[in-house]
Amino acid sequence: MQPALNHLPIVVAYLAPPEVLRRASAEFDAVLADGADLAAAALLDAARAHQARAIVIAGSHQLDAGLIAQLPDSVRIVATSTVGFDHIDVAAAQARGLIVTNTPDVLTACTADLTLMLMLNACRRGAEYAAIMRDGWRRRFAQSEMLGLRMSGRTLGIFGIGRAVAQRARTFEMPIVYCNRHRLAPELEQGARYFATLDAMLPECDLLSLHAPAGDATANIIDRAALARMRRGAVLVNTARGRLVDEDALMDALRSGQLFAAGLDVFQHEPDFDLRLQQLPNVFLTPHMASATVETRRAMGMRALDNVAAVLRGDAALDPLW
Ligand code: 8YV
Repeated sequence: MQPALNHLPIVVAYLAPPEVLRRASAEFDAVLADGADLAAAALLDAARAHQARAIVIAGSHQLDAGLIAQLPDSVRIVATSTVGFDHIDVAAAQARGLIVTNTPDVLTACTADLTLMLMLNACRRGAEYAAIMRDGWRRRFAQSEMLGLRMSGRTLGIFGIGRAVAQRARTFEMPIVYCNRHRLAPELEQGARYFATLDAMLPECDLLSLHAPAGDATANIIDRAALARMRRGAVLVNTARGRLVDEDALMDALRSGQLFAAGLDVFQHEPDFDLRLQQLPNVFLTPHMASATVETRRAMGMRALDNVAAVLRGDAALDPLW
């Protein structure tokens, strides 16, 4: 007979939305993070004391080899309530025989929405206009002052998986070019032009949006040389991972006018991002919030629990990383 899930001990180590916490308590014997995500030591203490069978984590947790080695043997699955998994040492988790799952798909729409928010704010000087209004405005601008860029009609380059962004950009009549490991079938391309290499695509982009995971192949892929290949006065948007962009090179490009503006949700160092970025007028910055809506954070947490429930019931994980 399958074990009842409500007898199975789990640790929800991140501060999930209330509905997710309620479900965790109703379905499992759950230890919940209280007030903040559990730090590594507290996570380990809870997992050991509770003989947890599953742990649910978020991007704030570094599931590195050291932490994995200290997990009690009872832990069968770690479910991360994120799509990215660069905070997880995959090789160490595999070697330990852990099942690790993520939450793909459920955050695609909200990440694409925020990408458009960054694109529009970068093109239309959102940060500067907002600052002027916060300061009380009180002075008319001449028709030639404080001009942004028309986003409609500009060519958008997408690096990585960005079909939801492309779909939204089409309503702005933006021609789409894209670069990914694989070319899409023509019915999915919907007129987007494929480039096998980023270098070949960059000179075609008025805006470039990044949608690739962080890893050895993509570290600092937007470096000085890449920025120089872009059209002068282009716009860069990043809702993927900060490690894709050399921030010193980016700041130089923003100062020199090689880039008109940038919209950034992710940074090389989070939350202690490089404060020199904040000093530049032509950046629009958000604190890694692309998935941060009521609906999406709830869906992510529920999907993580779906994965835990499947594995603890003895079924296959829904979203295994390997
Ligand atoms: C963040 C994300 O985890 O899922 C991912 O990979 O980057 C986001 O959902 C979230 O914004 C908090 O850091």
